[in-house]
Amino acid sequence: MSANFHRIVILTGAGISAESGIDTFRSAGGLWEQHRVEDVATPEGFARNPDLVLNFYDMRRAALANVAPNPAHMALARLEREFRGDLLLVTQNVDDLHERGGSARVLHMHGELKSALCASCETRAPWLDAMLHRPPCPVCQAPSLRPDVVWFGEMPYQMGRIYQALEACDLFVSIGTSGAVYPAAGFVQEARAAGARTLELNLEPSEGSSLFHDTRLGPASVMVPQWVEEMLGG
Ligand code: BV8
Repeated sequence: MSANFHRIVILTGAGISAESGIDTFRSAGGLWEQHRVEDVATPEGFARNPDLVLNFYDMRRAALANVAPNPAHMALARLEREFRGDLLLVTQNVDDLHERGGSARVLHMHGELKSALCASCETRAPWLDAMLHRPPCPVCQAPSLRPDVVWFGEMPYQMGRIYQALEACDLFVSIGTSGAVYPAAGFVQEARAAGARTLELNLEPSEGSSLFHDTRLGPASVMVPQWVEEMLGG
């Protein structure tokens, strides 16, 4: 892939963090095999059993201390530093591995484990601890903190900014996502409608593979550094 692109949008999913040791959602033994989506990733599930949901996210937040970014995260940080055009990195992931890999500008469209949202006053605050014991909101003191993540049926964050970037991009790259969840799974079509080239880097074909001009199969820790090297004219 030559380096004659000027406005890139990248979408990442759980697959880019898999080699760092974070479970994906839909692979064997993945997160959704251990829990029903409707029990742990919907507002209804949270209302039905808040302890189950708070504990599910407390466990994932605590597990961040045991994982580290992999070469794929580092390669995207290198692209951000050295690519002279526009670059928007959108991630569906709620982990902090892009930031710990050196990316400074990351758009978490599904929120972040290390952020708390107060269901009473809607304050968002950085959060590293557990929530199961109902700590008080740092602003209104109500015991109403929930994970600042987007559950099914909730509006993903910064959609206007994402669609604007998709309409203007000349290259859309999807990395490590199954293409099972919308609106993220529809971004490739938005990009194609804008005349962009589309590339998928994934371990196996995703549900949307046929929508991409190019698909390269393999582990992200190999495929992403290779692609970044190409893009930077290496
Ligand atoms: C919304 C939260 C309105 C935090 C997540 C019917 C049709 C179309 C849509 C719908 C429908 N019914 C309902 C909907 C909407 C619904 C939806 O899409 N449902 C699906 C199931 C059909 N979507 C929503 O509700 C969204 N909100 O629609 O609001 C709206 C509409 C338009 C515009 C604005 C608003 C909200 C969805 C967000 C849900 N929250 N996470 C958390 O707990 O983490 S979703 C969760 O799954 C992730 O965040 C991620 O986004 C999503 C997909 O997971 P992936 O990242 O792709 O991971 P997965 O395991 O699936 O795949 C991993 C991939 O990696 C695989 O392909 C694998 O091969 C690959 N891989 C593995 N190892 C490697 C690798 N690749 C490379 N290297 C490796 N080593």
